[in-house]
Parts: sequence; structure tokens; C-alpha cells
Amino acid sequence: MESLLDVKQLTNYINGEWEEAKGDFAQVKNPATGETIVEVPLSTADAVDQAAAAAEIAQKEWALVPAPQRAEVLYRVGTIMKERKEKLSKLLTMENGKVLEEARGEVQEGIDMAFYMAGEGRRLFGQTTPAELKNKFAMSVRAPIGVVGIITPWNFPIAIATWKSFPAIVSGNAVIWKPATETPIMAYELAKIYEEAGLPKGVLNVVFGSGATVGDAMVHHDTIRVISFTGSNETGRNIAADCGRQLKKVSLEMGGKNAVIVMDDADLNLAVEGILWSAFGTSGQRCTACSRVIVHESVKETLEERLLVEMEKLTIGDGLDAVNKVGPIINDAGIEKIKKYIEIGKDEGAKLLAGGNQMTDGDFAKGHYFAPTLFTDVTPEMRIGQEEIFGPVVSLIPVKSFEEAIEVNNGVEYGLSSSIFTRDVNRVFQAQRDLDTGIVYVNAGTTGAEIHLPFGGTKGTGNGHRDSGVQALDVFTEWKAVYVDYSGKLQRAQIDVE
Ligand code: UN1
Repeated sequence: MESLLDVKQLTNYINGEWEEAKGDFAQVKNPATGETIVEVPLSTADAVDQAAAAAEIAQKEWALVPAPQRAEVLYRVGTIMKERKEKLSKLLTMENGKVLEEARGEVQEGIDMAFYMAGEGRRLFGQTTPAELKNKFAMSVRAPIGVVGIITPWNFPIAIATWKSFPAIVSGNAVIWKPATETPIMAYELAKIYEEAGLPKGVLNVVFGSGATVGDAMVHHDTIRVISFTGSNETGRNIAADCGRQLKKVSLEMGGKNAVIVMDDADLNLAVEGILWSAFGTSGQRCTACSRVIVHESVKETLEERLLVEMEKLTIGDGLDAVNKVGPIINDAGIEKIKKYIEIGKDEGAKLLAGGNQMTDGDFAKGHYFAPTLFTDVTPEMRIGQEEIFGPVVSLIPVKSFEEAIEVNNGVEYGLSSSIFTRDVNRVFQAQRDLDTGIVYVNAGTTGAEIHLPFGGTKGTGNGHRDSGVQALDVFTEWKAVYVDYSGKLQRAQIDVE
């Protein structure tokens, strides 16, 4: 496995150069085995200054490259990612823990984004519109913003980086990227791919380090005009407050408390499959993971029974072994948070039907594993029904009606993803209207967003922006209105109208 990675110590990538190793480093451990796989620099604010200076110069040139040519780089990035899919997926499993099948899915999401955003190089549409006055032309165009900062999480270390860096780069910006220190290998590999694809130096810069130091320096750096962040609600709020004071554009994608609604007429086998996949896939460590099941009381017992049968079959362990369907939790802090919520759930009077424990027997002791967990008889206001746990823990909340199901779904602070299993077409359309989340699924679980649609959520999940889809371009471009008067005389808008 070690040969997959050609370095033992990572270094920052600034102005097209891999820096000399210096300063402090942290060890990056495989969450499945506890083995150290690489060391990552804990950079200081100086590195952000250097990256910003390089990016500022590079961006001016890059913005003048025609967008279809900028897109050519992304086509090459996508092609290299495709060629390297297996290697990238294995490295992703090693640093993040998600099982290989899911790692392949994540890398594919990045490949899809490359080709989709490369296509935008020939679109980046603005509008032409009629002007009020004769012999006058009016249009709107997208302009790049300048240097943008992206801060990405450990749970989707390559996909989310592509959601943010591809639209930023095709739009003519330069990027400073701070990846999560838990999962820096994907950043190293993607930066190398950009380099091989011929991205001019300084257009993409990677600065490794903590949020408190590097992230904070980025948020406060005058040169960086946009921050695009995916991570915790608490950090996102602080970033938004800091950016607000500086009038800096900020796009946030934060937590979720996503629910699957199972109605009385649902295909229960399908619902069980959807719940299992979206609750226990990635060990529940997705923003989109299902952590509540809102079930009609008439099918509650059957659903519980079937879920328990299928949960028994889940194979847990190192994601590199194809036998395993559920991998480890990212680290000790992740385990401790989940444990805390198990205790909270028990204290609140929820009934624990399965799991609830860290797994420490045999080889499990080397990594960080938590048993897939099912609570039932959860009431909507309990903390386990309200707060994001980010682990393989599902709370079943019984309800009496469709209306109550919608109300419970919407009665949380977050609004990322929701799902309903029903065969009633009227309920389907009412649900897509009334569920107050940014993503709605019908007869599927809460995960699996496709890259050409807007990704993000309402309420505490975000601040109105979207990752991916054509909407991502709005984060990384400024709208410019352009008027061309070809009348040869001064025409005054709103005044010289006949
Ligand atoms: C995340 O968990 O932050 O929809 C991203 C999904 C994936 C992306 C998840 N396509 O589950």
C-alpha cells in the first residue's frame, strides 16, 4: 500500500512549487488501522501570505485566458483523475476510512464535476436584454472575483474540493485551498493532477494546516475576496461573522439532521434499503446522512424488525477489504462525540434497539469503529432527534399522519436533505413542496446528490449559496451589467424616453 503514495511528508504547494519541508508536522493516521500514512505540515499564516501574493499575480493573467481554454485544463484534470481512479480511491480509503466502493464513488463525483465544469467554459452564460433607448445594447456578463479561499472537510476530501475549485478556476479566479488536516493526501494528489494538466503556476495553491491558524489567516486576508467553506455549523458561523465585517463574500455548507419519511403505503423493503444505505454508508459521516427516520405508526414495528434483520448483516471493518460495507469513524474525537449522544439518547428515554457501542475487540481496537445504532420511540424534541451526530446512529420517530411527518422533518435547525417513501403521487408532490430542505428525494435515501444540481441547504445548513450545479458559478463570479450606446449622442436613461 505504501507505494501508492510517493512521499512520507507532504509540503505546501505555492506558486507552482512544492515547498521545502519545515516547521511543525502532524501525523495522518489511517482510521481503520491506526497506522501513520504520511505527515502533514501545520503551516503558519506566513504561508497564506505567500500563497495570496502568488495567487494575486497569477489570477490577473489567468482571467485573460479565454474561458474555453481555461476549461481545457479541467478536461485534462478529469482525464487524469479517470486514469488514476483506482489509485486515488485506495488512498482516499486509507486516509478517510470510507469503504473502497464509496471511495470510488467519491472520485467519480470529482471526475463528473471536472467534465461538467469544463463544459461551463463554453457557456458561463450571461444575458442580453433589450435596452430602454434606441441604438443601445445591454447585456450582463460574469466576471471573475480574484483570489478565492476554499476550506474543505475530511468527509469528502476530493469531491468537495472539486465542487469548489473547478467552478472557481473555470471562472478565471485563483484559489488558495486549505484541506482538512485529517485527509491531506487527496489535496496532494489533486494538486499534482492540476500541475500535470498544465494549470499555470499560482492559480491553485495548497496550504496545509489547522483551521485556527491557516483557515483564520485566509478568512482575514485582504487579498482573498471569497471564502467557500464546508464544515461545522459553529465554525461556519464564525467565518460568516468575520467575513461579514470585511464585506467578504462567503459561501457556507454546514450540518444536517436529515430524515427519511416512511409512509403507511411505502414499499418497506425499498425503504429499508434506502435507510441502511444513507444512514450507515460512510459510517453516517456525510452531511447528507440519514439520522432520523420519521415513520407512520402503522408500519413502525414492521420497519423496526426489518431494519434490525438487515443491520445484523452489515459487515464492518477496513474499507480496503471488499467484504466490509461499513468503515471506521475518522478519529477518537468522532467516537467520543457519538458516545456522548448515545448517553444523551438513553437519558432522554429513547429505546436503544441495536448498537450503541464502540467496537474494540481484536483488530477493531487498532482503529475507530462504532456499531451501527438504532434508537426508537424518539420524540422530535429530544437532542438525538435535533442535533447532528455524524456517525452511524439513527433515531426512529413515530408519527400519526403525513402532515405530522412533514412538520417533524421541518422542525430542526438544519435543512439539507430529506426523503419520503410513498406510492401516493399526491403526497409526493405535496412533500416536494413542503419539505423545507435544499434537497428532496422520493423513494430513495437522503444521500447521492448529483453534481450538476445545486447542493446545499436551508436554515442552519447554509447561507443561501450552493455548491455544484450551475449555481456554484454565482459564488465565484461577480455579475457585471454592460451598456453599449451606439447612437453617437448622449442618451439619458429614464429621461430621454419617448
Ligand atoms: C457531504 O456529505 O458533505 O449527496 C457531501 C451525497 C454526496 C455528497 C455528500 N454526493 O451524499
